[in-house]
Amino acid sequence: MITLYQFHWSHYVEKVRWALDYKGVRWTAVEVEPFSKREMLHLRCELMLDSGRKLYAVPTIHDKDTGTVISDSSRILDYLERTYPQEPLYPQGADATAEMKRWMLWLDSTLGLAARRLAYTQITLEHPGILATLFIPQKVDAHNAEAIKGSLSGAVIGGVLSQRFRFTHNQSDRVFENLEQCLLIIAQRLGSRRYLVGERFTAADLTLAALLRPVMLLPFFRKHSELQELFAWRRSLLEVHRREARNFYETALHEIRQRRGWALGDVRWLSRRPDERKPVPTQIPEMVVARNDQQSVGRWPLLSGPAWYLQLKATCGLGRTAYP
Ligand SMILES: N[C@@H](CCC(=O)N[C@@H](CS)C(=O)NCC(=O)O)C(=O)O
Repeated sequence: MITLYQFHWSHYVEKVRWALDYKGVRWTAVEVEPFSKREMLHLRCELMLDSGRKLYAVPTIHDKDTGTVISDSSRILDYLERTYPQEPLYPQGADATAEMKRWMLWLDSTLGLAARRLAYTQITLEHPGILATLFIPQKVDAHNAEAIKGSLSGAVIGGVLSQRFRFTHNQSDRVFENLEQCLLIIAQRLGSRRYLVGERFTAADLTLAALLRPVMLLPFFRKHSELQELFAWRRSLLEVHRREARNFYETALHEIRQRRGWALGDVRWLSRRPDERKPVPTQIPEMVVARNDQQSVGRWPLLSGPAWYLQLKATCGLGRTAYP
């Protein structure tokens, strides 16, 4: 029996849940309190960030049968493959396996990070109350007077997240451009084949389909003419594997956008660009470990949250477009 420590909405967590279900391993989830992480402090399983700092992170698993505790989704999938080889998620042969691992680490380090950063930005700017529901679930009911409190605490949480993930630098860090490039590389790869590596479904496909979820919140990508086949590929995988088509934050934001009739879909600096996109590379780089760009935000972030939130609103560079 495996215990999975999770934030239920995390796309890296969904990657592990999907692998556990695919292999038919028995598991149970522990929902971790995002600020204190008190449910997992006894585990001693910190993840190294790009900054060199260590952090308790989800997904983390504790396999009670072997006593193993591991963090990081790709390392967890590697452990599951070695310990529970049925149903296999790795291809046959050392070369194909190495290629598949390269795709997984690259997806974790590019798509996974950029999609998370831009989706949190979008929620913070469009309806921060959703963040309160995710980060302090017992406090907020969107349908009563608590909703206003939810929006206020959501704005504070959004401000803190904007520092943690550098939302105010989205333009200068070229996050939209880099994510677009990454999605075009993938779309190109899947243009001529059914799976990322080899002839059957592997952990690389599972990683891609799971990590694409936050992209679905971003109108700029959702309506991108060169990405529709990639999104259809993902939808059909979710259906075949009976994974959730839409999760809580997608449904919540969709309903709010429908009611208002708009979404922040205009990325102003991109809609003004001359069409001078770089050619799409055919190769992805070699990686040894997954990157993780989370930043440390100091000891009293909640006090500065509202100021960070207002700064983001003033500088985001996103404009309204009709929805749907
Ligand atoms: N590369 C890691 C990324 C894990 C990660 O960044 N997890 C986030 C949630 S999506 C986390 O737990 N962050 C800790 C925090 O926000 O304090 C993986 O693939 O598991």
